[in-house]
Amino acid sequence: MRIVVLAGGIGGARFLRGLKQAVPDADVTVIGNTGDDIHLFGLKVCPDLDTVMYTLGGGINEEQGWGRTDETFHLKEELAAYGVGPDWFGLGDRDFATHIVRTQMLGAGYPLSAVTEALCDRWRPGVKLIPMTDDRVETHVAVEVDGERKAVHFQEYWVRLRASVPAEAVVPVGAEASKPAPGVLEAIAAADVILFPPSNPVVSIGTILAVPGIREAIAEAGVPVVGLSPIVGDAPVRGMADKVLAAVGVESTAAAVAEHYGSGLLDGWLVDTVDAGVVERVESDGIRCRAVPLMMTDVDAAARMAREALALAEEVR
Ligand code: GDP
Ligand code: FO1
Ligand code: CA
Repeated sequence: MRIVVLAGGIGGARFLRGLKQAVPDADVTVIGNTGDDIHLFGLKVCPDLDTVMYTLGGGINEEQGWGRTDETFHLKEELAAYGVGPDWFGLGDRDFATHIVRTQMLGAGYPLSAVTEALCDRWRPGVKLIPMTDDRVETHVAVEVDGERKAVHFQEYWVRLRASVPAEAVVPVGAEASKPAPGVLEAIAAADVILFPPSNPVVSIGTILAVPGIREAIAEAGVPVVGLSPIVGDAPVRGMADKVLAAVGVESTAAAVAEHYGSGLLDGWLVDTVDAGVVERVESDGIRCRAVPLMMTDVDAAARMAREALALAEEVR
């Protein structure tokens, strides 16, 4: 079975780990969000690609959900002694190596998709991980700080400001002019099923869908498209997805997120059992909906979610 998954960072990665356990023989292509990417310390940082690669490759810091396990921060401390920051972004020593390899390869002219493949040669994530695009796309967030309206990079909004100021708009800068990376449209066209894991609907999956051609290819693939809600009981399970949902005028409910994707894109939607009350509303929008446990407390729980998503795909096929 050929499965295509659109993924952000933690939510996408943890779901993928379950999917791999549930269907070990499946041919899984992951289209990764690169809107979070940023240049820091002179290096190209790709948080969502790395989170997927490290999580599936066994190198992730489990508690944090991002960055390397068994990490130290000597390099960052030495840079700080020279007054070199930013001090708000924690890149560890082990993680630095990944970034040096990536930045060197990009500097030598390799596209991000080729660099990602090279990094995955080491981590062997067991899926084909492709960035959504090889072009530069950066999510920026319009905020008001001290009465002044300005746009900040998504990482500055998320990590430095901790989403503590209201987001007025979320813009994937560069998306309109970007092209899907090699293999993205081919994987979608060849897929038997397309899954939206419980990733952020705005800054993870929304950004991937903003690359011209990807949304259209999914809508026209003619195979089941099934999503899992990242919102459980009217709040994100983790992180600050409610802040960016508000910026695009979407309520933080499992039903509102399904409606945001819409029946033009989604055939099936899984909500958590605590949200069973919205099943009828989602189905009245033309999206088949089931309520099942959606908390990824461990890999087995994520695997059960993956099986439910694939079962729903068969129902709507
Ligand atoms: P990020 O890029 O690291 O923010 O990760 P993603 O975009 O892939 O996923 C973020 C979303 O995952 C958040 O909105 C969370 O609500 C959601 N999430 C995290 N853990 C769980 C879980 O156990 N169950 C569900 N349903 N959603 C989760
Ligand atoms: N998130 C933080 O909250 N603080 C950090 O210092 C931080 C460092 C970091 C380094 C590498 C990396 O791949 C991810 C990192 N993240 C950090 C996570 C991350 O930038 C955000 O959570 C995501 O971009 C949102 O998906
Ligand atoms: Ca992300």
